Amino acid sequence: MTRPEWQELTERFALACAEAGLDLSTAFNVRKYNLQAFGNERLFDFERPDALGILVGNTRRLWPVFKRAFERDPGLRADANPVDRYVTEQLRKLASSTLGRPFQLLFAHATAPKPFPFQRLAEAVDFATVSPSHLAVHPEHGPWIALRAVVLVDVEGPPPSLQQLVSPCRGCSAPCVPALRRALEVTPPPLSEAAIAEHAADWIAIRDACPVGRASRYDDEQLAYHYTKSPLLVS
Ligand code: B12
Ligand code: SF4
Repeated sequence: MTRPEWQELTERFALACAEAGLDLSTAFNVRKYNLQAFGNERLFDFERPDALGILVGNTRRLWPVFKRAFERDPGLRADANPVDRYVTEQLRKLASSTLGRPFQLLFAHATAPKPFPFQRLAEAVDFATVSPSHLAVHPEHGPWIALRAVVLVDVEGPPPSLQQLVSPCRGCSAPCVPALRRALEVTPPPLSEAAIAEHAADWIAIRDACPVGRASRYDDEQLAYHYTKSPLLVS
């Protein structure tokens, strides 16, 4: 039996992404998200309501691959946000070389004109659920994931699944909540990356409070980069 095209495309793309350190991908039917999305937050579907969407993220595995690229590439070293640049360049290249169909990319780091709600998308497509700490929690990796992009592809997607991800937060006593409260208490508003950087330990404690996915905790350099934006050193 021949496999559907969406499946072949997704596998090829996901494999290439994983080699680039973007090791989490999930295919979904765009209709599944669009049915519950607000008007201006709907995903583009090429006038094909059941189009293929692929949500891309990463775990701690991104770091060594990204660091090698960072050490080789002066363009990354000169960029104030080298991870975002790396993700953008890699996904544009990999989508062009593996999909063989018209596609559109939407990045989680793009905040203008306004950010696309990636955490809600992740929940709608049963990839991770939104927790009381405002982090998306994955059943295996817990809060130790980043959401990077969605690629929309002009091909019929998978049949909309009726299954629903059981939230890893179900039945949890939510130790992340007092940790979030504490971080908010010590961080003067307005909440910004700079304010979080000054109180990084309290913000990291929110992720550390979660019992799910502890083995996927980021290593120290990755944590420092994400929470304090400390400049990366070339070894
Ligand atoms: C803007 C933004 C922020 C703002 C949030 C301001 C705010 N009040 O919304 C600030 C600078 C504070 C922030 C902080 C952090 N962020 Co941030 N952020 C984003 C960004 C770019 C957009 C979020 C957004 O506006 N969504 C649109 C709104 C309309 O969606 P929403 O569903 O209504 O609301 C969600 C968020 O806005 C957020 N939120 C809403 N209210 C509040 C209140 C508080 C106190 C916090 C912390 C968050 C928050 O949670 C909601 C879901 O529960 C996303 C990427 C993306 N495109 O999603 C990353 C993102 C959410 N951030 C991320 C991370 C890792 C962080 C930090 C841990 C690290 C850091 N240095 O940035 C901290 C701390 C967060 C925490 N919970 O511990 C990750 C989360 C990964 C995950 N597992 O879920 C994301 C998905 C980026 C990524 N590449 O993976 N962030
Ligand atoms: S501590 Fe519990 S409630 Fe909080 S994110 Fe983790 S599993 Fe969910």
